[in-house]
Amino acid sequence: MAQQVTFGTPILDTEAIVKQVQQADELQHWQVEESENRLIFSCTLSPEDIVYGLGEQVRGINKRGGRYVSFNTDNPHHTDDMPSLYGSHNFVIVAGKRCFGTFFDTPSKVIFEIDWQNSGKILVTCPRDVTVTELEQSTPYAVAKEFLSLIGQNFVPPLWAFGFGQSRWGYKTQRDIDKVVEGYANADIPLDWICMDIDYMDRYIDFTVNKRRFPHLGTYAEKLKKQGIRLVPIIDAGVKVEAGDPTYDEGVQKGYFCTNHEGGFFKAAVWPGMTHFPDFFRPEVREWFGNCYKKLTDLGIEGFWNDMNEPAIFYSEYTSMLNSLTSAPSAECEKETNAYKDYRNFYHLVNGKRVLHEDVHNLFGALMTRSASEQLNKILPTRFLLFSRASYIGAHRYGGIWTGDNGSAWDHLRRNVVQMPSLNMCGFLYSGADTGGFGGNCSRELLLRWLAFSAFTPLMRNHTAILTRRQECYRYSGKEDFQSIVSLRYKLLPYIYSEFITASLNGDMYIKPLSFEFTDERSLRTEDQLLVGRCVMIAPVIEKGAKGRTVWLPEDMTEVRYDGQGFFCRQVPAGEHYVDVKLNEAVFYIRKGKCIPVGKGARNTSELDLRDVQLIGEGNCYEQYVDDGFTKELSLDNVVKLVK
Ligand code: MIG
Repeated sequence: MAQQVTFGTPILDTEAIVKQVQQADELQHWQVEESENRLIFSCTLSPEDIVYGLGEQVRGINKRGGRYVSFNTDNPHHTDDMPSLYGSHNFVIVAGKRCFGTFFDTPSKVIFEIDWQNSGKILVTCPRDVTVTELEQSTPYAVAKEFLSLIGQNFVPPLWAFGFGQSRWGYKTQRDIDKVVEGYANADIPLDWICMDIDYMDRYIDFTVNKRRFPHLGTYAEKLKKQGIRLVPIIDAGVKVEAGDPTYDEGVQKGYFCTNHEGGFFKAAVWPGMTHFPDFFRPEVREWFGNCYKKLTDLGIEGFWNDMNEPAIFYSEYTSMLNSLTSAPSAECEKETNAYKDYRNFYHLVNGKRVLHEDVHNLFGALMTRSASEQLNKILPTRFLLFSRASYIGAHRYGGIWTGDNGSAWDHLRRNVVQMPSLNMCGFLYSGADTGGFGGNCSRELLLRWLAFSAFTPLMRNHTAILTRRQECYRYSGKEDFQSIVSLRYKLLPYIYSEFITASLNGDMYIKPLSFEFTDERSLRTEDQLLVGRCVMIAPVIEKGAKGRTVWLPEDMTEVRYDGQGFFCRQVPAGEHYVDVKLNEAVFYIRKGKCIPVGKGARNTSELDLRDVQLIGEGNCYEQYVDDGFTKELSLDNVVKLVK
């Protein structure tokens, strides 16, 4: 049962929640106090309580012991004490003797101190205008499912978006992309899509294509599509100040850009140099900007990634002027980046009223995603791929997200593991990290282990930064090992696709913590094993140099080992086991009494037959969701019952 209380007068409806909840006069679990123009919600924790949630945030599945700040930030240093990343997902679940969830819905900064410095409490510091929704259920899993049903069905991309994607900041020309296609084909490693990072554009101007680098993008995209490969260009939030560019000219003429304190257009430097930001808070601006994607869909493009939409800002005259006036660093605990200062000189029009960016900051990226998604949905007859860097709860209905600029380090692989179930609780089922790591140089061992984990995440993309070691699978020695892991993904696609869409239609999670299904003491504390769909448990190897790992089985399961040749199954009793996992192998578990469909694999999804499967595992029957991979008509009527 859900109860909702609104404090103050919210500036706007964040539209995070789509279903009405019951009104209540007071909160059941929180004390509220007013302090310096903020509201502080507090609740006492028992020693055994586990606190789940907060989506993309760092540290672990259990959020106890941390301080987290919801304020979307372009931050490449993903350490465990970094308070803010790209998304703000203000939903927590407290699970112990009592069990409840709470969503703090407000578009501005929220601070969560969760048993911070062993306080034995949760303190949530919010702006005065906030709507608080409490959910009461008997298990954390039930709370999560109720929340998912309130916030609405998540975005579902086409089947090809569940294939493997390759990306690198630094592919500049058609020739660079050709080399990737050839590299994968020659190494016989499956591939479905390739990202085009900022260099495909003409001087980083949105919705342009550099004619020298891609003389005929339309013809080229069609040619690749015939080979089963799709191109996924990046779109940045800032529109270059460039008279003569149609996006800029129209935006200026119609007054569609955000303004500054003097009433002119807010101006700040990002990749293209000086830019203006579309005012995504206005419906007409969303419609206009989203329609600009048509320039690329007309060329056969069916997928995009939205970047820099926190929004990231490199420089502005305003902040450099401010900086020259004040030299002392801010006393605030969080480092005030220059962008934070810009957010106080940057205005939106919300329902005709001028609103300071800082007060609605966390919705900016979400509304960019909405802008693209709503128009792409009108433009294209089929489903499309869309994922964003910045997000807020509710944006999951419009697109997926990736977890931003991580690094090529073992700790970042571990963080990816704990982020996935937390993101799922907040609606972001289509998500994943830069496999192999964005910053830094990825070793062969790390890439193989990371791929073996990403093989189970809906978004499986290898992406890395400019100037790092080449990170495409075929650039490493022993291509058979990469072939083995990536082809496993394609053999599992009938299961992954079926589970993803079934979860989406049922308001369920696709990736869950072990503790959402098993309540033994060990499962409650396990953070390096996850449940994937209704039938699978994974226990990824995330330690450098490890030849295997210890796995906790809360029940008897079927162990499945895949080494590139075939699936080897054996029954394993409940309890603790040590398993060897070679670098070319993936080991996963099928739950007691369950079975899963595995296919023949393919070089890409255009050659994949979702129906041509065999059932492995102890059970006799599996309910498989199948469709053509493109249709917008998603329905549980597409479920077929398979029997051994
Ligand atoms: O300032 O477009 O997170 O994935 O490769 C860096 C270049 C801008 C940040 C994204 C990253 C992308 C990069 N972008």
